[in-house]
Amino acid sequence: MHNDPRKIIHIDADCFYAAIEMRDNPALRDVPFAVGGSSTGRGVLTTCNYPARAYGIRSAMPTSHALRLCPDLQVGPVNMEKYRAVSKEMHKIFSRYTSLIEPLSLDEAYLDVTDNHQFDGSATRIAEAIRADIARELDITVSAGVSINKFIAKVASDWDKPDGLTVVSPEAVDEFSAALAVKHIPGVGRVTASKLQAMGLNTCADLRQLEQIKLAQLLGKFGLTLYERAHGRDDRPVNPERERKSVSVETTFTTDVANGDDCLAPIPKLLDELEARILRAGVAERVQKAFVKIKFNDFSTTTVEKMGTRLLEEDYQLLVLEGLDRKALPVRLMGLGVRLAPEKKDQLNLDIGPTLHS
Ligand code: TTP
Ligand code: MG
Repeated sequence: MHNDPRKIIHIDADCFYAAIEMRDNPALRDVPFAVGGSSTGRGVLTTCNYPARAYGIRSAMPTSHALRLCPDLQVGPVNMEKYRAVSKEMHKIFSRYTSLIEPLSLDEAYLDVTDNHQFDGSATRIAEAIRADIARELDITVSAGVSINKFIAKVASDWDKPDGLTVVSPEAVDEFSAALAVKHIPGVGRVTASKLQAMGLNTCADLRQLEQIKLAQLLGKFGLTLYERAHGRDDRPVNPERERKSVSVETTFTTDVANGDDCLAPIPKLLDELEARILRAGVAERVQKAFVKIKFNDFSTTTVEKMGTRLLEEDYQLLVLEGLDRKALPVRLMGLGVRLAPEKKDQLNLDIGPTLHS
């Protein structure tokens, strides 16, 4: 009966890079520890363990700042190859339970286990089995959320971190989503959250009082999505074929910015975030083009792109200026991104290797 709710699991590893380093050097387990660049220059942290988080240390924080918060912080270098290998092992474990796996980053994935009949078809017990396999075989912990759609499963996996499992049953979705703070909805950034808060809209229950059209007028197309999420709804299927085609970051301005040089100000910060996100997704080798996205205050959007594998501030400035030229309107949102070349299939390379040499 295809009207039965889906069974979706969202998995997210706990302090992923740091957990792998702690596994390989247990002396780091109980002391504040982070993975990232050195404290000289522009080094930033990719992540840190939970003892370090108690000092207020966070991902993307400059290492020098983190060391001021906690002078005893140990900082180790980034070993991407190692994290990629562990990520592959995690995926092999997922594939014991379903072929419907949609990776979001190295340490995060959605799984659709609707058609899995192991454990009497209990998604909760499947999630427990996956968590146990990963803990036993890879010696790191992951948190999981289980529910009827991607949105609720993702929010749930964050509910009881680290090493947690949160199940939101079909009957509980309505109440769970009603109580959810708007700022916890994926896609709601700082600016959107404070805009909604200023209107007294703090929870999904508050949003439900609004007409869908009102949210669309307020936030454009995202308003329509938000209306669905506020009701605990999300009909996006888990898409295992999806290959990442781009990586981007964006910022919505607190108030619309006049079309002109002021729009260039956020570029350095956005570029730092973009670099971190590319690293996190493990796709640095596939960068092919740079692009910018500009949303004007009439909600129309334009993108400008250019071939190139280097992330240079000057390039992005030129792209932004080109985009701004297209409409003489104030700017509401700006995004920087890269387009990626298609993924090389390892297996294929191995197969054609000998032919090339013969
Ligand atoms: P996250 O899952 O966001 O963070 P985490 O796994 O370290 O911690 P949590 O327990 O809260 O899930 O990101 C996964 C990895 O991606 C993280 O270990 C390091 C990397 N990363 C960056 O390189 N830069 C960043 O800004 C973030 C947020 C993560
Ligand atoms: Mg994580």
